[in-house]
Amino acid sequence: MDEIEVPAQPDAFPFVPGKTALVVIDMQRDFIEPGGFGAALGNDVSRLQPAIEPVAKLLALFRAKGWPIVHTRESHLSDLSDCPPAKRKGKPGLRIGDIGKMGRILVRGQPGNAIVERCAPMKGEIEIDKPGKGAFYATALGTILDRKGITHLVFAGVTTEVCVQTSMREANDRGYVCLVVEEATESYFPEYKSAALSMIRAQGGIVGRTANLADLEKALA
Ligand code: C5J
Repeated sequence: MDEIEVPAQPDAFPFVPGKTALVVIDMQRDFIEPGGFGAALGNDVSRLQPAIEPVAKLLALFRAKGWPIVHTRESHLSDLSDCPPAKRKGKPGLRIGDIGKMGRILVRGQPGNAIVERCAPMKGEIEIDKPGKGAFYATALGTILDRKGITHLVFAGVTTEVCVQTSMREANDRGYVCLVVEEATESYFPEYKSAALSMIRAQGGIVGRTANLADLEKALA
Protein backbone atom coordinates (compact mmCIF):
# COMPACT_ATOMS: atom_id res chain seq x y z
CA MET A 1 0.00 0.00 0.00
CA ASP A 2 1.14 3.56 -0.73
CA GLU A 3 2.84 5.74 1.85
CA ILE A 4 0.65 8.40 3.52
CA GLU A 5 2.27 11.70 4.52
CA VAL A 6 1.07 12.89 7.92
CA PRO A 7 1.75 16.60 8.59
CA ALA A 8 4.16 16.63 11.53
CA GLN A 9 7.03 18.56 13.05
CA PRO A 10 9.79 19.15 12.14
CA ASP A 11 8.70 17.46 8.90
CA ALA A 12 6.07 15.08 7.55
CA PHE A 13 5.81 11.54 8.97
CA PRO A 14 5.76 8.94 6.18
CA PHE A 15 3.01 6.61 7.39
CA VAL A 16 3.43 3.19 5.79
CA PRO A 17 0.30 1.02 6.11
CA GLY A 18 1.25 -2.56 7.00
CA LYS A 19 4.55 -1.44 8.49
CA THR A 20 3.27 0.97 11.13
CA ALA A 21 2.12 0.07 14.66
CA LEU A 22 0.53 2.14 17.42
CA VAL A 23 2.38 1.87 20.75
CA VAL A 24 0.32 3.00 23.76
CA ILE A 25 2.53 3.45 26.77
CA ASP A 26 1.37 2.72 30.34
CA MET A 27 -2.24 4.03 30.33
CA GLN A 28 -2.57 2.34 33.73
CA ARG A 29 -4.68 3.04 36.76
CA ASP A 30 -1.40 3.13 38.74
CA PHE A 31 -0.46 6.36 36.94
CA ILE A 32 -3.85 7.91 36.11
CA GLU A 33 -6.06 7.20 39.13
CA PRO A 34 -5.69 8.23 42.79
CA GLY A 35 -4.05 5.65 45.07
CA GLY A 36 -1.47 4.23 42.64
CA PHE A 37 2.21 4.69 41.84
CA GLY A 38 1.87 8.20 40.40
CA ALA A 39 0.02 9.43 43.48
CA ALA A 40 2.52 7.67 45.79
CA LEU A 41 5.22 9.81 44.19
CA GLY A 42 3.26 12.92 45.15
CA ASN A 43 1.83 13.73 41.71
CA ASP A 44 -1.51 15.27 40.78
CA VAL A 45 -2.82 12.33 38.76
CA SER A 46 -5.72 14.34 37.28
CA ARG A 47 -3.16 15.95 34.99
CA LEU A 48 -2.90 12.71 32.96
CA GLN A 49 -6.62 12.31 32.40
CA PRO A 50 -6.84 14.58 29.28
CA ALA A 51 -4.86 11.90 27.37
CA ILE A 52 -7.58 9.25 27.82
CA GLU A 53 -10.00 10.34 25.07
CA PRO A 54 -7.29 11.09 22.44
CA VAL A 55 -5.73 7.66 23.12
CA ALA A 56 -9.18 6.04 22.80
CA LYS A 57 -9.61 7.84 19.43
CA LEU A 58 -6.22 6.60 18.20
CA LEU A 59 -7.10 3.07 19.27
CA ALA A 60 -10.41 3.30 17.40
CA LEU A 61 -8.61 4.57 14.30
CA PHE A 62 -6.05 1.74 14.26
CA ARG A 63 -8.72 -0.86 15.09
CA ALA A 64 -10.91 0.35 12.23
CA LYS A 65 -7.97 -0.05 9.84
CA GLY A 66 -6.89 -3.39 11.32
CA TRP A 67 -3.37 -2.09 12.01
CA PRO A 68 -1.21 -3.49 14.83
CA ILE A 69 -1.57 -2.09 18.34
CA VAL A 70 0.83 -2.52 21.26
CA HIS A 71 -0.15 -1.72 24.87
CA THR A 72 2.55 -1.52 27.53
CA ARG A 73 2.28 -1.71 31.31
CA GLU A 74 5.06 -0.70 33.67
CA SER A 75 4.95 -3.58 36.13
CA HIS A 76 7.01 -5.82 38.35
CA LEU A 77 6.93 -9.48 39.32
CA SER A 78 5.28 -10.12 42.70
CA ASP A 79 8.66 -11.09 44.25
CA LEU A 80 10.12 -7.80 42.92
CA SER A 81 13.12 -9.72 41.51
CA ASP A 82 12.93 -7.44 38.45
CA CYS A 83 12.85 -4.22 40.49
CA PRO A 84 16.34 -2.93 41.30
CA PRO A 85 16.80 -1.27 44.70
CA ALA A 86 17.59 1.99 42.89
CA LYS A 87 14.03 1.99 41.58
CA ARG A 88 12.31 0.95 44.81
CA LYS A 89 12.71 4.14 46.73
CA GLY A 90 10.44 6.42 48.72
CA LYS A 91 8.62 6.17 52.02
CA PRO A 92 7.72 2.69 53.34
CA GLY A 93 4.07 2.08 52.48
CA LEU A 94 4.35 4.12 49.28
CA ARG A 95 7.01 2.14 47.43
CA ILE A 96 6.74 -0.31 44.53
CA GLY A 97 5.35 -3.57 45.94
CA ASP A 98 3.73 -1.97 48.98
CA ILE A 99 -0.01 -2.33 49.48
CA GLY A 100 -1.92 0.68 48.21
CA LYS A 101 -5.57 1.53 47.55
CA MET A 102 -5.57 -0.48 44.31
CA GLY A 103 -3.53 -3.47 45.51
CA ARG A 104 0.26 -3.75 45.48
CA ILE A 105 1.79 -0.72 43.81
CA LEU A 106 3.10 -1.36 40.27
CA VAL A 107 2.90 -5.14 40.65
CA ARG A 108 1.76 -7.25 37.71
CA GLY A 109 -1.85 -8.44 37.86
CA GLN A 110 -2.89 -6.07 40.68
CA PRO A 111 -6.02 -3.91 40.11
CA GLY A 112 -3.97 -0.70 39.93
CA ASN A 113 -1.68 -2.16 37.32
CA ALA A 114 -4.50 -2.57 34.79
CA ILE A 115 -4.94 -0.25 31.84
CA VAL A 116 -7.84 2.20 32.31
CA GLU A 117 -11.06 0.76 30.95
CA ARG A 118 -11.49 3.33 28.13
CA CYS A 119 -8.11 2.33 26.66
CA ALA A 120 -8.17 -1.37 27.57
CA PRO A 121 -6.54 -3.83 25.15
CA MET A 122 -8.80 -5.89 22.91
CA LYS A 123 -8.32 -9.51 21.90
CA GLY A 124 -5.43 -9.92 19.46
CA GLU A 125 -3.62 -6.75 20.49
CA ILE A 126 -0.06 -7.01 21.78
CA GLU A 127 0.42 -6.53 25.55
CA ILE A 128 3.88 -5.91 26.95
CA ASP A 129 4.72 -5.91 30.68
CA LYS A 130 7.90 -3.94 31.15
CA PRO A 131 10.00 -3.56 34.30
CA GLY A 132 11.73 -0.41 33.05
CA LYS A 133 10.75 2.93 31.62
CA GLY A 134 11.54 1.89 28.06
CA ALA A 135 9.27 -0.56 26.25
CA PHE A 136 12.21 -2.45 24.68
CA TYR A 137 14.27 -3.04 27.83
CA ALA A 138 13.86 -6.63 29.11
CA THR A 139 10.82 -7.30 26.90
CA ALA A 140 10.09 -9.17 23.66
CA LEU A 141 8.80 -6.04 21.90
CA GLY A 142 11.69 -5.74 19.41
CA THR A 143 11.36 -9.39 18.38
CA ILE A 144 7.58 -9.12 18.01
CA LEU A 145 7.80 -5.97 15.84
CA ASP A 146 10.58 -7.49 13.71
CA ARG A 147 8.48 -10.60 13.07
CA LYS A 148 5.62 -8.38 11.88
CA GLY A 149 7.91 -6.33 9.62
CA ILE A 150 7.10 -3.10 11.48
CA THR A 151 9.39 -0.17 10.65
CA HIS A 152 7.30 2.84 11.79
CA LEU A 153 5.84 3.51 15.26
CA VAL A 154 3.18 5.96 16.43
CA PHE A 155 3.50 6.65 20.17
CA ALA A 156 0.90 7.71 22.73
CA GLY A 157 0.44 7.32 26.49
CA VAL A 158 1.96 8.52 29.73
CA THR A 159 4.10 10.12 30.87
CA THR A 160 5.54 12.13 28.00
CA GLU A 161 9.01 12.79 29.39
CA VAL A 162 9.48 9.47 31.20
CA CYS A 163 8.17 6.26 29.63
CA VAL A 164 6.97 7.67 26.31
CA GLN A 165 10.18 9.54 25.58
CA THR A 166 12.40 6.70 26.85
CA SER A 167 10.55 4.17 24.67
CA MET A 168 10.75 6.46 21.65
CA ARG A 169 14.48 6.94 22.13
CA GLU A 170 14.97 3.18 22.43
CA ALA A 171 12.92 2.73 19.24
CA ASN A 172 14.93 5.37 17.40
CA ASP A 173 18.19 3.62 18.37
CA ARG A 174 16.75 0.42 16.96
CA GLY A 175 16.00 2.08 13.61
CA TYR A 176 12.24 2.67 13.87
CA VAL A 177 10.79 5.85 12.36
CA CYS A 178 8.82 7.44 15.23
CA LEU A 179 5.96 9.84 15.74
CA VAL A 180 4.31 10.97 18.98
CA VAL A 181 0.74 12.28 18.95
CA GLU A 182 0.65 15.44 21.04
CA GLU A 183 -2.88 15.27 22.50
CA ALA A 184 -2.51 11.55 23.24
CA THR A 185 0.30 12.00 25.75
CA GLU A 186 0.42 13.80 29.10
CA SER A 187 2.74 14.55 31.97
CA TYR A 188 2.15 15.44 35.61
CA PHE A 189 4.15 18.55 34.69
CA PRO A 190 2.85 20.52 31.66
CA GLU A 191 6.24 22.18 31.25
CA TYR A 192 7.94 18.77 30.99
CA LYS A 193 5.46 17.62 28.35
CA SER A 194 6.15 20.73 26.35
CA ALA A 195 9.93 20.37 26.81
CA ALA A 196 9.90 16.68 25.85
CA LEU A 197 7.94 17.39 22.66
CA SER A 198 10.34 20.23 21.83
CA MET A 199 13.35 17.94 22.39
CA ILE A 200 11.88 15.30 20.09
CA ARG A 201 11.34 17.88 17.31
CA ALA A 202 14.69 19.66 17.79
CA GLN A 203 17.77 19.16 15.64
CA GLY A 204 15.74 18.07 12.63
CA GLY A 205 13.75 15.53 14.65
CA ILE A 206 16.63 13.96 16.56
CA VAL A 207 14.56 11.01 17.84
CA GLY A 208 11.30 11.44 15.95
CA ARG A 209 8.45 13.72 15.07
CA THR A 210 5.32 15.12 16.72
CA ALA A 211 1.87 15.55 15.15
CA ASN A 212 -1.61 16.71 16.12
CA LEU A 213 -4.31 14.06 16.39
CA ALA A 214 -6.57 15.98 13.96
CA ASP A 215 -3.83 16.01 11.28
CA LEU A 216 -3.27 12.27 11.71
CA GLU A 217 -7.03 11.58 11.50
CA LYS A 218 -7.37 13.74 8.39
CA ALA A 219 -4.40 12.13 6.64
CA LEU A 220 -5.74 8.63 7.35
CA ALA A 221 -9.39 9.40 6.53
C1 C5J B 1 6.78 6.85 35.34
C2 C5J B 1 5.83 6.27 33.22
N1 C5J B 1 6.52 8.15 35.20
N2 C5J B 1 4.97 5.41 32.67
N3 C5J B 1 6.37 5.95 34.42
O1 C5J B 1 7.38 6.46 36.32
O2 C5J B 1 6.10 7.32 32.67
